[in-house]
Amino acid sequence: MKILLVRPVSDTYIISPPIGLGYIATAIRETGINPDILDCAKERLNLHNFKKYVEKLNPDLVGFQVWSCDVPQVKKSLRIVKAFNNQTITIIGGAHPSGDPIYSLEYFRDADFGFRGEGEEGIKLLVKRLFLNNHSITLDSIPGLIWRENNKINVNSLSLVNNLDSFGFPAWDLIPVPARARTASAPGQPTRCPAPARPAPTTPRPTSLRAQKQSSTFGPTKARSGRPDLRRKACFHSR
Ligand code: B12
Repeated sequence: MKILLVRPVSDTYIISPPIGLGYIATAIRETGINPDILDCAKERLNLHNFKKYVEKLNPDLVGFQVWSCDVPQVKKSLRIVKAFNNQTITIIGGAHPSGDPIYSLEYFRDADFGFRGEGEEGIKLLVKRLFLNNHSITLDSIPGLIWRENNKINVNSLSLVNNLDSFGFPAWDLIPVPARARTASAPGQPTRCPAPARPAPTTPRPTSLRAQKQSSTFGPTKARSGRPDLRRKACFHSR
């Protein structure tokens, strides 16, 4: 069973670990299936390279992290996946479908399913249903699932998980940080961030349950590297 989670092709200069996909990978591992993560932005893949990657792997499921800035590339990438193998299951998740679930599944015709909100609980159930023959799991019972039924798009309600630590840590082995840090900051790299570094806030102000969890999320990385936690400050740019 081959499951590929994709940060899409993008012309962004920002290279950072797609921790949302890291969490989704951890959740999928709990089903006994080992997914892979392809970070097209970090690998500097264009659509042609992405196509070659997909044709070589021939995955059973491809899940895309979709932010609004990446919508056109995701649309083309989904077409690439389906044109190569129409049986491959395609899923979209992330900020864009979370904000506009119905229109997202209308627009991304090549996506079989979408997720809104946090996807850990839902993806586990969907994978069990699709690949582990667990048909007692009905589509309408999967939290956050966006799905089609008789030309209608359904959006399931979210489940609120009180103990976010039950999700475990992101699959850091699939999104190694040191390589990214080098890519993002080495002089002469095309991906070098033009903005000067700012000090990390000493007291992060959590804006959500998920933000509160960031401190525990990043703990082991900080301990391993012995360096200040660069990613924590990145989490507060939206205020
Ligand atoms: C940290 C952060 C960053 C960081 C790091 C991003 C990264 N690589 O992960 C940095 C500083 C680099 C960044 C940059 C930008 N960001 Co920003 N960022 C955030 C922030 C604060 C948190 C994201 C996060 O890590 N969440 C925690 C993880 C665990 O959640 P997650 O990634 O959403 O993933 C979960 C679900 O979405 C879902 N999911 C996600 N993908 C998938 C895929 C599948 C298959 C499934 C099943 C589920 C699934 O399951 C995951 C686990 O629960 C959000 C705001 C927010 N509160 O979400 C904005 C946010 C995502 N950013 C946003 C924007 C606009 C940007 C920029 C475009 C800003 C700019 N003008 O440059 C750039 C884009 C950079 C790029 N092209 O990569 C917007 C996106 C809006 C949109 N509609 O797409 C947000 C929502 C902020 C906002 N409210 O405007 N960002």
